[in-house]
Amino acid sequence: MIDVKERPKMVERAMLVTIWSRRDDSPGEHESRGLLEELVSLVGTLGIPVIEQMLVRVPAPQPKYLVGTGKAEEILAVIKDSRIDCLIFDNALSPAQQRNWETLSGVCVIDRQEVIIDIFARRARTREARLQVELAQLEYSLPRLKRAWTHLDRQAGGIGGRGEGERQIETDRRLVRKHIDKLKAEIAHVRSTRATQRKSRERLPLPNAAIVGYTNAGKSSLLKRFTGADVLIEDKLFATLDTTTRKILLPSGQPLLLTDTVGFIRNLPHDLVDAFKATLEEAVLADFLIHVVDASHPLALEFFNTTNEVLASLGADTKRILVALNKIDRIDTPGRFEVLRHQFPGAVFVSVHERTGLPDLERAMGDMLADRIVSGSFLLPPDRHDLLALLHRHGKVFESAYRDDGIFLRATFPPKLLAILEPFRAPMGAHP
Ligand SMILES: Nc1nc2c(ncn2[C@@H]2O[C@H](COP(=O)(O)OP(=O)(O)OP(=O)(O)O)[C@@H](O)[C@H]2O)c(=O)[nH]1
Ligand SMILES: [Mg+2]
Repeated sequence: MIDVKERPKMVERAMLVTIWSRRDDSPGEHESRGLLEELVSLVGTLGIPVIEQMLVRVPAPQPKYLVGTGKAEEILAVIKDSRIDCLIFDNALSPAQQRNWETLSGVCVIDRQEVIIDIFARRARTREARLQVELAQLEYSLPRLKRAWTHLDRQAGGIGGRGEGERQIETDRRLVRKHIDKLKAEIAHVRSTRATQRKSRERLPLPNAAIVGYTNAGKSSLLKRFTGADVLIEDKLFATLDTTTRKILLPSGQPLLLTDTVGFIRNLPHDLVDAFKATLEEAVLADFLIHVVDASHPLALEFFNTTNEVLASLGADTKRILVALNKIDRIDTPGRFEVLRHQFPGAVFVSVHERTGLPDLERAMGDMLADRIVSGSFLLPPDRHDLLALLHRHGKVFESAYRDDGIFLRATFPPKLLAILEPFRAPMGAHP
């Protein structure tokens, strides 16, 4: 990949800045403080030491530096005094603002979007995830290519004529665009393989649910608890970037495919959402969603809303959603439960760690599938072992008995099998 800019190999002293204003359309002080705290965790996830943090209020965002010149001077003074080598904004910077700040401060300047893309880049393991992150990186860097070449511009210095730097940028843009096209083609290829895999899965009439939610809510922990799947669980943001699907059996015997998905966060870069659409499609295609919320977090409701917004942008907001309020082991004020019950009517309270509420959650999952299960008693002709095998594979056989007139059984199964089985329904009152 083309190096967009020279970034220090190791950032050792970062300063984080969140800017807010009292304008109606911008987040207030409380939310901005929360965003700043979250940025501290995000930057920490990259292993970058945070030396200074600053919450800055402005009357209105300014075009050149987001803040006015007075505040910019203040920030500069801190950069100097604390020997900061990287300035990280929570607010999205336009390519021009980023350049302005780099010129003004002489240190590397990045924003939340870039931090998140970097985390994704470090965590991507599978080919698909790597391709998707690379695409997001390139899309993000395309309008920012100019930064790397300003020094060449200065060297050429010609007045009026196009400098060496500018020509170089044009060449680079073309190269980057070409590379973007290539990546898109590769992703499309991986995607078509996925579609084929999904089709083969769909041939099995198994219902499926996707576990969605804010990052660090406990999605992977839930999948692991239910299925024993060996998925990565970490007290870090964006532990999961790839989807994992496992089959579970609900207490009714109904099989269900459960898929763990990538977590969401406030101000998730659009480039990333676009790039990860293929992966997130799992959520769109599921029969229903299990939305896991970290109920012990003071901003639980806000995180819930953010997740719903991202789901809406993926077209998955019309799905039926089961809300699981997780980590209740960490709630020690009884009043909090009251608030949560009010904020999330119908939600199931669970602690994946302490296994509380999991049977309730399983029951609720079963209810979600009520229209997907049929149960009944059947008398199969003695030679139709194939139907019995089919039922064992896709449903649950509670009772079966070999009799002179055939195989008698009671079972639950997906409605798709009904047409095949209907002719063999056992007469009322029949029993093994
Ligand atoms: N106290 C407590 N911690 C939990 C519970 N469930 C999960 N955790 C912890 O929360 C952290 C995040 O868990 P994960 O399962 O990785 O969360 P995730 O939603 O998959 O996160 P991402 O993949 O980053 O989006 C881990 O440190 C878990 O051990 C719970 O019920 N109680
Ligand atoms: Mg996870």
